[in-house]
Amino acid sequence: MITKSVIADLPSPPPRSADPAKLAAEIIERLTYSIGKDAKVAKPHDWMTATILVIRDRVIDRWMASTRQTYETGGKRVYYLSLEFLIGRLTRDAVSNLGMIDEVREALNSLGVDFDAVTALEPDAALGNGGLGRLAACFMESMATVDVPAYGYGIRYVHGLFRQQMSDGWQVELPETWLANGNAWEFQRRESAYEIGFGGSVDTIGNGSDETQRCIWKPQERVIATAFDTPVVGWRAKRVNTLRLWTAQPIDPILLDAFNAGDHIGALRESNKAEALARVLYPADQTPAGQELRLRQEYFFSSASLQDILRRHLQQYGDLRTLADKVAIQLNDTHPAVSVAEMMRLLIDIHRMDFDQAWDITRATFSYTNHTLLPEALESWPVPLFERLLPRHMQLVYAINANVLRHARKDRGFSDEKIRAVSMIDEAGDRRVRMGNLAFLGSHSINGVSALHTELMKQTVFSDLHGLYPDRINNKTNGITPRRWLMQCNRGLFGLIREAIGDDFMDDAEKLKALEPFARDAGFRARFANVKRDNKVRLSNLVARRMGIRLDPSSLFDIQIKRIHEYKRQLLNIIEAVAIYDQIRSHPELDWTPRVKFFAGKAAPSYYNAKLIIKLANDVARVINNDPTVRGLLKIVFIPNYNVSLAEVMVPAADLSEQISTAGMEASGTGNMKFALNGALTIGTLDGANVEIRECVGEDNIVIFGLTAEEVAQQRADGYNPRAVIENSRELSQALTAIASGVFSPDDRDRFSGLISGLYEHDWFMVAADFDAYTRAQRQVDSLWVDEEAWYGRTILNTARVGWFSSDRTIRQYAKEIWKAGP
Ligand code: GL9
Repeated sequence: MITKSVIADLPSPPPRSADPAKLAAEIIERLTYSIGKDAKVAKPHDWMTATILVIRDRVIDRWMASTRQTYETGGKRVYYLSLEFLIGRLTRDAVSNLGMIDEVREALNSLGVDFDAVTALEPDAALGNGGLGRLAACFMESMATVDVPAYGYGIRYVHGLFRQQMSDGWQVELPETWLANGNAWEFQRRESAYEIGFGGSVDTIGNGSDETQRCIWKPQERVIATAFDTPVVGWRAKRVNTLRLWTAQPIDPILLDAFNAGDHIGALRESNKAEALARVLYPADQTPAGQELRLRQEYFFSSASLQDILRRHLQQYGDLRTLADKVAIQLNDTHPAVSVAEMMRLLIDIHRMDFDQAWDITRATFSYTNHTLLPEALESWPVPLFERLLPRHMQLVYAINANVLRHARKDRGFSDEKIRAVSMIDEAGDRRVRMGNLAFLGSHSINGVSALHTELMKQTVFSDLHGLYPDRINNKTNGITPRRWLMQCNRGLFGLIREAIGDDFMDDAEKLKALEPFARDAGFRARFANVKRDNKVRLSNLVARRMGIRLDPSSLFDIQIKRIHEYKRQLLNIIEAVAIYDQIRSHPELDWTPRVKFFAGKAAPSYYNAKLIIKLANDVARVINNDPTVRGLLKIVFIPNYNVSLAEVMVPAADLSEQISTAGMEASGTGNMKFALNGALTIGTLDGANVEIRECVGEDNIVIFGLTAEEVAQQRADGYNPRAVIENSRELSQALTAIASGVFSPDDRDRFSGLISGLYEHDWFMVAADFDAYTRAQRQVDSLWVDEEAWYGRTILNTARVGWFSSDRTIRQYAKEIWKAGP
């Protein structure tokens, strides 16, 4: 060990240069000395790793400065606990935020290496399923950008979201191995290791009086959580924060006795069991996984994160009573909600606080974001499972619950029915622990992710809890980072905007407003159209390369990309395609707008109807794309294996953005924001953030259709009769009959009959109810498209007016109104 007196005098290394010649020299040096490869035989991956290592050095300087600064100023730290971070590729993001794109490009050029080719080799880090995980990634970048000292905490899954392959039009899931070639962005922190227990029993010691009585949990199993850190660079690298992901290790890597006795498999059982914890991301989308392993994952990462947070706080401040002044913990959905009970355990059992004080500190520290109203998505765990895995936490849940229910009944006069609604234990049927109620009760702030969603939260899932604590629910409309979703994914548009209005919007996306007058400038509109066309050519080339389908970039590019789910209504879009197909064939003489309908997205492996919808899209595509009578006026393309990197190519190429969920069901959506920012018109329902997008861009610059959330609820209450609606619409009944009778599935005529009869029988997602309004809205889009000048005027106004949906704005609101942190 080095002594303290020496540490003070240790010199810091000189800051790294951004000079291209120096960068080039360092890349060669890293190739040689870190990777051990001669440049003459280095493989593309070696170049990628060497390049990342050199960029990483530039990040580290600022990373250490940021960390040091938080220690020195005593700033409040924000901890974002999330089971998902859908990051995508990191390298271009980091280089761009360091402001070194040109320099790195030039350095690589001088070595005969292409920057774009090197960065394209980086695998997508897909540690998330969809919007919720991508939001966490945008937030990490924005927290660094707006100078909030923050840590993201999650799990370092060995296998992220599955790779989607199509086999005869069916989704097939293959394991994703993003770590196969190593990960030069991460640092393993062996010293940051914590013991995590499961199962066992609770001993009570002491004589029964409150002061001396103590509970000691004796877990039956233990694993070690160890940390991997990835730096997250903010815009202009003002601040670099940390994403800390946990991996699980056994306490005994091998049971040598068992091994020596010949039990070679048994000797590794414990090790395998531990490592299974961080092996895979649960692919379930908005459905409770229901497996014990999922609860184990949730507790594993919650406990490791909280132990780490308390250690850091104690090390700096020496007293947990000040925790809430220096720490804010955001729960990203209910997945980390067990943290509330774990915090209580740590404060009471380990740090010897009394219950009331621990409860005050817990609530002052935690806040919770709800991301969906779908009832099937509200996590709950069977009491017997929870009790077996986390016996001490079960006791604490009962104790907290007793406290809250006493207050509700005594001080607020809650009825039995209301008591049942706010309880953390669901007593209907098999008894379950409600994680939503636990998260709500353990937090001082509960937020929704769009204005509409927040209102509906108050009226539905949390209405009684809201009645009990009316000040807690608040709204924080989602956002997206304009760095990844404009500057990097759409270099053409970025350059054009900069030429027109200068640099200000790069630091404040709301300054995009300055672009408004250019919507009336014919020359600018033409250049805007050219950029869009280049982006469409780029996407067409990708489709030609990957799928062998040729597309005409002058057609209207109509794009729906997101998880495949019935409430998102990809089915509505496909049925409309079938209807137009019919019409083109009956009226070939009319002026049809040439259109390509793009789809991409993954279905949860166990979600049968979602997988069937993918098959339907592919079946319909095959028939329409190969029918000569259509003359290429309509094409359907389902691009396999949707991920962040594919979105970065598709979003800039869209003319039309499909945001057509059943009103009241999409909490926010964030794809809707990305498309509008990149100059697409939205066709959408009044759902989630679409409502606020309409307010920003103006009614003339968005195409809204269909039932409102209120009307959906009303129709359901009144007894909605889809069969009558279908029989009233000739276009819809013909399209449905064609699909159900096997026109698109001649090899299995009944393939879609169940899917279609579901529409006749219940149509829970109101596809039939909105169909006519949707087709009318699509024809309105066709007529807007004809007037090219006016179209681009509208798209420019979309780009100009959606700067408010920057995640920098969202994070500033969280920081000011919930966390009380940051500058
Ligand atoms: C989601 C909502 O469905 C989206 O509307 C919302 O934009 C995001 C982020 O707030 O959260 N909730 C949720 O469970 N998912 C969302 O996308 N699902 C996935 O991430 C798969």
